[in-house]
Amino acid sequence: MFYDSAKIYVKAGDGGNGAVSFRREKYVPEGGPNGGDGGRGGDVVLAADPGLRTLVDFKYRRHYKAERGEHGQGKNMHGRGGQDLVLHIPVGTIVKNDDTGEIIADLVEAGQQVIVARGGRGGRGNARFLSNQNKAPRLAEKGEPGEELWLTLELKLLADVGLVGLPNAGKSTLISQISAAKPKIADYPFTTLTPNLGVVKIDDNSFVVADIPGLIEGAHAGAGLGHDFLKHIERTRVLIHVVDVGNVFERDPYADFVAINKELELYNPALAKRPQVIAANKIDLSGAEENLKDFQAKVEGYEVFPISAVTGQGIEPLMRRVVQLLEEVGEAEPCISLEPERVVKAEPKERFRIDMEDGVFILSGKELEKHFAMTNFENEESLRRFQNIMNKMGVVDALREKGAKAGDVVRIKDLEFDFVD
Ligand SMILES: Nc1nc2c(ncn2[C@@H]2O[C@H](COP(=O)(O)OP(=O)(O)OP(=O)(O)O)[C@@H](O)[C@H]2O)c(=O)[nH]1
Ligand SMILES: [Mg+2]
Repeated sequence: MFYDSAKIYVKAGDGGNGAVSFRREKYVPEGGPNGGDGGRGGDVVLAADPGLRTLVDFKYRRHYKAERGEHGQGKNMHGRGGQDLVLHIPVGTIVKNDDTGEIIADLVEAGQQVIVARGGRGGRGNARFLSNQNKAPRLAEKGEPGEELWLTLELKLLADVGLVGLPNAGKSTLISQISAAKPKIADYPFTTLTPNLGVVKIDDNSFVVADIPGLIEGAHAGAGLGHDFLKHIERTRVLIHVVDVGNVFERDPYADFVAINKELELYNPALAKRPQVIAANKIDLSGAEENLKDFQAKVEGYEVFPISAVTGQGIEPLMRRVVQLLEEVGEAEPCISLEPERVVKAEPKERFRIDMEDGVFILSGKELEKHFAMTNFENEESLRRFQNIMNKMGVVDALREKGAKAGDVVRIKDLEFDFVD
């Protein structure tokens, strides 16, 4: 099967905890603090791999975690950083935050990488809290939790040229004639069930062609197989519209041609504007000459190349014209508006928020929760430091503003405490 979408959960490594430790030396009764820092957690990275064609690997395994950082130790030993986790995905994969729908990256070049979840920083050991006021700090930070989120991966093939047309028009026969691709070809509609890519070499040029399943009326809305595959020609630069003028089924090739273009337009107006040439196929069949004349009389504004995908007749001039068009069009205009340079967009940081529930003040928010996660609440000094941080962030003032009085219950995550004014 061909998998072109997936949903996965990624979690970067947590930072290691900082250590609380003191020097012990002979004849030195009170050594200074020497607890080392925790190591950084590993990132989760996606890398575009030209050797991959589908997202099938992500069908069966959906959870991915990078390594955590090691904890710090005494004697100022810092913990080792966690290994990054690199996931290989096919070139052409668009990565979205599943929660917000926001596009995080569009990996269009082989080797391109993006960090999708950042590892947490290591907690600082007690050596870092040494100060004139505190010569023997007994506090250390816990490691920062690594980022975690659900991603949707969507593969949109990258090809220069797309083959479109009704089922059975001869698209797969054509790609097998012009490239090394070996798709299934048969005398019935919907032979092709998944896209095929082929590399065409002509003169000193080469380009990539995509053959997709045949389109029928209503494809843009999901009829036939079309809808699922139209996205794979969204990123092409030129279309070859294959029309069956052998007319085995006694249809009106011109009406079909118009109907398919309508489908392209309905799916994505940009597709209808793409330079398009017509391959009037199966001219080796008897009666094709006449159908061709008919067709040519009706069609306006398109170049028509009579060909036989089976015998190879007429294919060279068609390919040369496609090369010219590709040169005229120039570099692909991306369908989605995104800088090719992938940037991980930082979410606007919410420092904290206060909600009320049954008379309890509930604190949440990215930054506050981070400090919370890095605090060891069994330690008096750490606790005091956390209170200080809350003060500095303005949490205490905000609570007071919301009407909190001494003795009211305040909750963060699973910790409850009394408000002290
Ligand atoms: N005589 C003749 N038959 C052709 C020609 N091109 C394709 N055919 C035949 O037409 C039938 C359909 O060809 P395919 O290449 O599978 O058509 P397709 O457009 O890929 O069809 P779907 O994958 O179903 O969309 C096959 O039996 C081919 O042998 C041609 O130039 N001449
Ligand atoms: Mg086919």
